[in-house]
Amino acid sequence: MAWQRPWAKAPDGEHPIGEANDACVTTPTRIIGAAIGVGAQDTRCQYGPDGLCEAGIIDRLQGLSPAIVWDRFVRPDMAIADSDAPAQIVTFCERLAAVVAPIVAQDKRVWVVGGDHSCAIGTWSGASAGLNGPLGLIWVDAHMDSHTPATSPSSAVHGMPLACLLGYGPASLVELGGPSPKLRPENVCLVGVRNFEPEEARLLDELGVRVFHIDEVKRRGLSVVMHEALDRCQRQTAGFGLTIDLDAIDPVDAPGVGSPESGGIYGKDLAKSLEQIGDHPNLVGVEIAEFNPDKDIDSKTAELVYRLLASMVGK
Ligand SMILES: [Mn+2]
Repeated sequence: MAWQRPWAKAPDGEHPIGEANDACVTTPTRIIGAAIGVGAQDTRCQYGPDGLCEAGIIDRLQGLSPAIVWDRFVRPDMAIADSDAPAQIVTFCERLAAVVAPIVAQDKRVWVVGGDHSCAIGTWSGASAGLNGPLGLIWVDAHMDSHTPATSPSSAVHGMPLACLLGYGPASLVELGGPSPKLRPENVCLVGVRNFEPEEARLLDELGVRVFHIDEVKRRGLSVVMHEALDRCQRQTAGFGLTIDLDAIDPVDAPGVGSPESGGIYGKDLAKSLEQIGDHPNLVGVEIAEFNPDKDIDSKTAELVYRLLASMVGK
C-alpha cells in the first residue's frame, strides 16, 4: 500500500515536498543519552548510550545534518544507591523530563537513546510538559510495558512505563514533571507485541488502547500498521512521538537488547516505515531504548540504531 502523506504536499498540490525528507533534515534535533539501567533486572542497558558513542554512532548521526546535535548524557544520581531502584528512577526521569521539555517547547526534536525503557517515563513526561496540547505516542515493543507494582512479577520498572504515562502506578512516577495522565488511551498505539501478562492486556483493553500484536503486523504488513498507528496518534494531538524498544525487532537483527524475544519485526522493515514518519511536521521526538552493548554481536544492534535514526531524516 502506498503511503499517503498529506503533510508533504504544498497547499496548491503542485509542489509536493518531502521526497528527500529535506524538511526534517533541517529540523533542529537534539540527541540525549539516557544512561539508566536499574529499571531492569539486568542493568547493563545503562551502558547503551556510552556504547553508541564508543562505536562512533553518535558522531555519524551528527554527521547526517548540521541540524542534528548531541545535547548531553542524563545519568543516575550517584548519591542514591543502585539498590534503591524506585528512587533512582524517579530522580533520573525528573532530570530527563527537565531536559526534554524545553527542547519540545522550542519546536525542536529530541532523539533519546537509552537506557532501559523506564526512561520513557522521563522522555514522554517531558514532551507532554513541553507540548502545547495532547501528546500522541506510537510504542513499538515486544512487550506491553503496562504493569503496575501490584501486577508485576519482577517489580522491574521497565515493565511499567506505559501504565505510568497512562496514569497507573506510583504517584512519584505517574505525576512526574506535570499532571497525570501524560497520555490519553485513544492517542496511543502499541506495535509488535508478542509477550505479555494478562493483567497488562486487561488494563490496556479496559482503557481502549489499540494494540497491534505481531500476528497482525505480519499479516497486514508493518507499513500498513504503522500508517494506521500514526493516523490514530496524530489525529487528536498537538504532537506525537515514537518510542522503540529494540526488543520489538527480531533478535537476528537486534541481538544486543535487554530482553530478546524471537519472532519480531525485521530491522529493514522498521527503517523503511520510519522514512515515512520522519518528515511529519508534528513529530516531536524518537526514543530508542534497551540497547545492551555487552550482548551485541558484531555491532549489529548499534548499527541498527544508526540506521533507524538516519531513516528518520531520509538518509
Ligand atoms: Mn519496552
